[in-house]
Amino acid sequence: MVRQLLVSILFCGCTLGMSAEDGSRLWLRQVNSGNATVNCLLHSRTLDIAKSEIAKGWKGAPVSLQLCNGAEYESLGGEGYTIRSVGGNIEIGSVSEVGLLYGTYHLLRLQEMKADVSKLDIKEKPAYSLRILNHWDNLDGTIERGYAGHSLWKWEDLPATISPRYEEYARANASVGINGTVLNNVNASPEILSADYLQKVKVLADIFRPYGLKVYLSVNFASPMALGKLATADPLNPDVMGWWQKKVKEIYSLIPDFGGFLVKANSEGQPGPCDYKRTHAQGANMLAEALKPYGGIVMWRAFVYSPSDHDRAKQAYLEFQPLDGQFLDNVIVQIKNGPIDFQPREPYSPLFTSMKHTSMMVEFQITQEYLGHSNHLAYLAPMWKEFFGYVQPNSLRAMAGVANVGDEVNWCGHDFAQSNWYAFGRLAWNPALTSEEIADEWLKQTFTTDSRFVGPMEQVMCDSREAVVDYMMPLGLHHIFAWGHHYGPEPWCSVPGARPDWLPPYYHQADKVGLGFDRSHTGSNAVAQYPDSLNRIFDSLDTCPEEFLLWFHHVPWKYRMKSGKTLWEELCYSYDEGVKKVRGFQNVWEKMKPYVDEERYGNVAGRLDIQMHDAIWWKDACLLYFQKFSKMKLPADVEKPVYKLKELEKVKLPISNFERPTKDMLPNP
Ligand code: GCV
Repeated sequence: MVRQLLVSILFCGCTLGMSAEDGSRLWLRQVNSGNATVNCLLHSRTLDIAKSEIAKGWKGAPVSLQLCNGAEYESLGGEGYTIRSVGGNIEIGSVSEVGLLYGTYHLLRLQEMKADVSKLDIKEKPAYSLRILNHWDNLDGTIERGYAGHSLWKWEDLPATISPRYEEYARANASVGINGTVLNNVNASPEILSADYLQKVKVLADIFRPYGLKVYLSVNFASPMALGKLATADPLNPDVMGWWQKKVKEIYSLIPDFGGFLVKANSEGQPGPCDYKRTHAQGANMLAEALKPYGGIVMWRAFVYSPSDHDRAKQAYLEFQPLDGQFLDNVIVQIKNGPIDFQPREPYSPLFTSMKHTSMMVEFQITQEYLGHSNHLAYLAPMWKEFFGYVQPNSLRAMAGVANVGDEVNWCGHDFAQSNWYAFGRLAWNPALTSEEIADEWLKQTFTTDSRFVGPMEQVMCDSREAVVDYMMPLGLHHIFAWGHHYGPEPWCSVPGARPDWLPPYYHQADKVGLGFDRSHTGSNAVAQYPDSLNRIFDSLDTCPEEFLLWFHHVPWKYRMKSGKTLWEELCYSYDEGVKKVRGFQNVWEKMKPYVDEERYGNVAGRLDIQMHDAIWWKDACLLYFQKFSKMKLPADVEKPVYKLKELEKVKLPISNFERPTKDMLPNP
């Protein structure tokens, strides 16, 4: 350690009262200790934030923040840090200011978890240098697939009026190590690149910078036409290239550390290079060339599918795999975790194991588009860990998560949805953390360290995603959601003239023989996109993991499952299990009342009530509908349906993406 002691902070512990528990403080609920004496040799905005966090929240031994160099610190990279007990002090060391800030949040986390902080010897380094939130926020303030109010970004008020939430947002991200944010929807308006909007973006970038949070933008590939009035957006056209180069220069003159672009091209109607018979690689590389002189990157999404004869699950691979090795080194191909679209359970996208010469990043969805919006308690770390059970973390260069925050007081709508924002950050920092460890950290900081609360609620959280799978789409079923809103069940859905791959029967393939999509060698052969060892396992009915059975196979109703039950019985018991699990969550939550403030207790209880209702709705809708094909009885010990299929078929939720389904909008038994 060469550069020396910068900060030392002495404390006298003095506790101020807690503010109301409306969830707005997230997991950062340190009580202001006040009265700290701060001795500081150096100042910068980042260091001042770190010092003030310690001064406000830390109650232990004096802390020093040290900018360090030398082999140990170089090996921790630009954002790593150490935290060590030395004599009666605690030293946080890093090569960078932001590393010191991350170390500060780590130390505070330990305190809030009531961990032993007497003999600290911690070394931390993030697994990925890019840990990025993707906001699907539109410039009109709405959020595509957002369930916690409107956008945090008040574009109308910017750049003049600055919401205090901008800084709170940056702080929350820094506290879990998130270091990038794409501000706008991948269905991007060209307007975001206009001079006016760039002034607004600059203001946000300036607020986020001290927290180590870089700004990125989603761009519309046809921006040179919409904004620059060019006749084409062909990536090989010199005027188009020139337009992008000029635009990039303008951005960097305002935001010198701008991160780069995220692009959804030739996907769901968005423009792209294929409109000009160019490849995705040609399109991405043209933007990458423009960004390269400034150190910017392109995140190019592989979420593509079209109404073709090919199984939708195969299409991204068919389009992108042949381009392997053709992308420039500042392009990262951003791939959704599964081959379809953020379903409650999908196998991993086979692109991850087939692009050997391309930088890749995974896109997880933190917002619960397909997992009950902000009404259902669904902790998603187990889903993301499942992905890492198949895909080696070090085969990726970065991690992205579609954000679940909006302008509601508690940021995420459901108080427990905050845990998914938290878990995304923690896993992007360290994908080896377990779901249990992350839940434990989050619960202790967000509610209480009392083991009578943490133990049962950790169990609830860790069981919750599987419960959603059970009551919505067990055994590999997928995409049997109602048209448009992706909330309730509509396995029967048919819309005249609609694309078949936007309709549930395309995915479940129910008929009198059985259920499920045959993707084995006798069907679409999507299994062949996986490495041989997995191909063989998925291809055979005998070896295919049962959680993926109906994803890869069309299975006869009387097929014997490993449990000895028929497929039909197993399906019934799975749905029933989902309902029972949610009832169990409700029972546990009732017992948690003594440990939780009234406001958050009531908020969660109300949403669990809706989740309970929805679980039954899903079970009845799916079982009664599939029964028309299986023609078999529900096992006697499965809960009797409370709904009639005919009534459920009439349900049309009067909701847009932007309204939360409430009890009175949902079907009545
Ligand atoms: C932003 C799904 C969602 C769309 C989303 C799209 C994407 O289709 O329903 O809302 O658009 O994925 O990821 O681009």
